[in-house]
Amino acid sequence: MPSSADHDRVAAALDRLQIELPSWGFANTGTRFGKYLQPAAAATTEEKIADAGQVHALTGSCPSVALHVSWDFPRGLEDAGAVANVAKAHGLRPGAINPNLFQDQEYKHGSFGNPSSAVRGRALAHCRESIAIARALQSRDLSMWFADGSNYPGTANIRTRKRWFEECLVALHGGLDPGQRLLIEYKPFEPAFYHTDIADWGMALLLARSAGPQARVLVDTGHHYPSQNVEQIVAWLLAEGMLGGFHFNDRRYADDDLTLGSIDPYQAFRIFHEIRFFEWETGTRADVAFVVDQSHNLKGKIESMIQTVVQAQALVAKAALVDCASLAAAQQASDLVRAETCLQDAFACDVRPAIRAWRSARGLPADPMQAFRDSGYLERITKERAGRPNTDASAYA
Ligand code: LRH
Ligand code: MN
Repeated sequence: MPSSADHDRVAAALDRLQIELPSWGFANTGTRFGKYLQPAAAATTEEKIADAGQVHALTGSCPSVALHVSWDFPRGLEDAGAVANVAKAHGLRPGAINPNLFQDQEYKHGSFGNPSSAVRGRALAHCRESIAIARALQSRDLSMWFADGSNYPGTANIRTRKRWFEECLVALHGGLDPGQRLLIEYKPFEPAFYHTDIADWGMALLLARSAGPQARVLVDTGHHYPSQNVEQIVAWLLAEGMLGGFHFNDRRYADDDLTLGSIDPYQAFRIFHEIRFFEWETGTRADVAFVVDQSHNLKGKIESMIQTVVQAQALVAKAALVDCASLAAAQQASDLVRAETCLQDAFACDVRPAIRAWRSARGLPADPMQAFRDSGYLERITKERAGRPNTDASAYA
């Protein structure tokens, strides 16, 4: 049973935990084989933010919402004011701004990697407008993911595209305000199935370095081959001072975007541990944005997000219980079993009583999921949102 010192460590870790929710996680999303529509799913930016506000009110750990430009700002910068008011009304602040460089037809052969300089120019213009939206919302991060790549050998000049990416990212970085950051997300494949221009952490790191001092790498936990050691990549990026943020989710095979900790909670724990161990060792705070990036095709959208935040709270609490001093000593002594046991003991700790104590001390429901079910919110929005024309089935969210 965790000691009172453990309770304090858990409380301190939870007081610090902020995990941003994706607006698109509340909308009807699907796979290439279709979308299973949920009547209560959010369709407007207001509804997405309202649902995220519910999760924050119930869990206390997700005060901001990540926004996707084309989906949440159909009229671009013009919509920024209204989105800011909606976020405020629901007790949230706008989070990372995600330009969309993969949905429009003209991006068939890429955006920053497109052989057409006109298309590269328009992609850059969209990102510059996204910076303006971030400025209007006092959002810090411009979160960039590129679907760019090719499907067949020989169809793309990989080195030339790399140069185009460098040129566009340097140009984009030049338009950032002093406090803003450019987060570069990598992904090994999908939708491209032969080469993806930013396919791994090394490529993202080199591009971030060449873009400028406000650029960092974003690690989407689902964007790795199954056998890759994600926490080693995290440790390297921390050591390089280049880890800017995460997109948390879980997966069994590929970019499955499943609920955090639903498949391999020990991997998520090992990631949180690497961050905390870095902070313990360096005495510094890792300036890393925690963002959820999931799509819930079968489970209820809001319940899945509550599960996600509750899981993140538990895993962060367990990571806070690793005895870093004993671990460092065991590592130095190559005492393998003692070192391994430092992690396993913390992971095996039942932190739920300490988390419940943290919640009630902050006026939060002891069981957020039950509180949500008792709230009637789902029944209310199901009625309010029922019977309207189904959203655009072709769009991802
Ligand atoms: C790409 C990705 C990216 C988002 C999208 C919704 O797979 O992870 O972060 O823009 O999902
Ligand atoms: Mn992502």
